[in-house]
Amino acid sequence: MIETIATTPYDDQKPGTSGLRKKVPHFRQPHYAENFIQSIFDAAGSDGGETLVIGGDGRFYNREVILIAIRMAAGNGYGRVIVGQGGLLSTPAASNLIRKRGASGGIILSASHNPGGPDGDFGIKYNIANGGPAPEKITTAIFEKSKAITRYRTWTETAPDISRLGETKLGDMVVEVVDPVADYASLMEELFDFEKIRDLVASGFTLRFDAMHAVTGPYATEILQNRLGAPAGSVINGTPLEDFGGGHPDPNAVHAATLINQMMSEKAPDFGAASDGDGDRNLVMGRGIVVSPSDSLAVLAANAHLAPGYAVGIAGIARSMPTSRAADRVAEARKIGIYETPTGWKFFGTLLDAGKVTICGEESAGTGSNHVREKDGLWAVLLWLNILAERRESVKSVLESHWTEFGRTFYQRHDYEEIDSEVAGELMGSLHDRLASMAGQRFGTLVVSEADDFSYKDPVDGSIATGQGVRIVFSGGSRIVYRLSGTGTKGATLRVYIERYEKDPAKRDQNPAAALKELIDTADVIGEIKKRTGRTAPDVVT
Ligand code: G16
Repeated sequence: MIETIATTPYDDQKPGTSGLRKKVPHFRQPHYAENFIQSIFDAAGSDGGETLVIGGDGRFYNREVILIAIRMAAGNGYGRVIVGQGGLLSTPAASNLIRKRGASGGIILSASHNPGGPDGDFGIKYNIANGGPAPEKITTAIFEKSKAITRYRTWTETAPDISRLGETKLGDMVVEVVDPVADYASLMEELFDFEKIRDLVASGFTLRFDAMHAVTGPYATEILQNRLGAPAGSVINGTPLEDFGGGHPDPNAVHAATLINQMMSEKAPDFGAASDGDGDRNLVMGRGIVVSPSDSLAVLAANAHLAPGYAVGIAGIARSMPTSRAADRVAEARKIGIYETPTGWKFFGTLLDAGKVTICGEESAGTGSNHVREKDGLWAVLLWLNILAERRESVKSVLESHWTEFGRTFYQRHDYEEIDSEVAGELMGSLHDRLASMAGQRFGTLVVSEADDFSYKDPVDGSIATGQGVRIVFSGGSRIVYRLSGTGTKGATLRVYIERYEKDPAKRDQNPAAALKELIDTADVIGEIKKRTGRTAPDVVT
């Protein structure tokens, strides 16, 4: 029976870059998750009988909220929910299921790369019928609903067992529990030449994939070990754990340091990779080399035609504004479209749907294509493997020949985490105040040619996003970008993105810190970071 429960609003349910993310104790406040889920249903609207996909990255509190969401879906008139067994679905696998099964949307429970556990982070996001994150007009509507909510609807009986595959019913609604891996793995077999990759692996090519005790463990084990023949042990930390084994499932230089160190050693495998909490991010490495996400996007775009799924070539590339412009040089050379969007995968959806772009990527370790509407960690790994299987070269040699052909874009992102929100706001405010007078100013050898606050008009639906980050461009094209993260759960995270293009092959082998030294120093001068935050160094450099 439908049950209507009275509730009162919370005022802090505004979705960020990727859904609502808060600490677990915050989410456990009475009706907190229920309010947000009802607000999603109210904003999404329903004619009754729709299909909804539900899954998550397996973090602490995942199962409880999945059971809540199933009952609320029944209470709100959904006809069917498709749930990953045990409540697990990687974000790209959920996107695939939404598209494949014609669902009206999906609820994905994840705080991505943020840590989990009773005091860790939790998150809920809503994806729409194209499989992609809800665009801003829907997330705004969700927030508006959450501020005025007075009741939520659920179902009196408890939800069925989600650890067993198959169909059961809750009232009139079908609850279908599916294997989280099967459909996704079939999609990967359609896109990539598994036989070629199997041959590569059989020829002695070695790989290591760190699933970081997060959701990609079962996916990577099935695809890399069972289907592609990598020996057992190639996938490490492959069992999803509620607290990610105490780790931080973020494939960056700090949290994936163990694998990175292994890749730099003499006994390193040929290929190394890692993914994050919900499986949409990726880190790719070769023996002795880490591929920066911006370079990875450029290399994948330049070589995608080597994989069967992209043999006809790609229509265009989209990258988020702070992502380096390495991909732009590929687009220019190949005479295909290049789009610069605000940070957040949700901004790629319209471009992908309209067929303007095939491949998208972000500096935040995200790459993906039109096969789903989310970034996809394992997809990036498989495309790399397919390229290596075709070219029979090392990761290092593929990257170096890319730099020889297109030039190298040196790039770093500096993160200052958990700074006081007010201080962060003032720092950005001061940058805004100085933008108009910035052009022409000299800092050492650098002269500012343009300075603005990035705004974006979607070329497909005309929607406008403003205030997306401060860009300082210098003559010659070097660039510093400042923005505040929209995914943190404590204080503010200031991200500073620094890049410089080097065309001369003789100068391309420097280390990025050295190549960017003057820009890094200038970023502090212009941003007044030390002065305002007291921080003398970033917490994470990627
Ligand atoms: C999310 C978004 C990405 C974004 C990233 C970082 O990734 O989906 O589009 O680039 O956050 O955002 P911010 O710089 O605002 O923290 P994920 O993997 O956390 O879902």
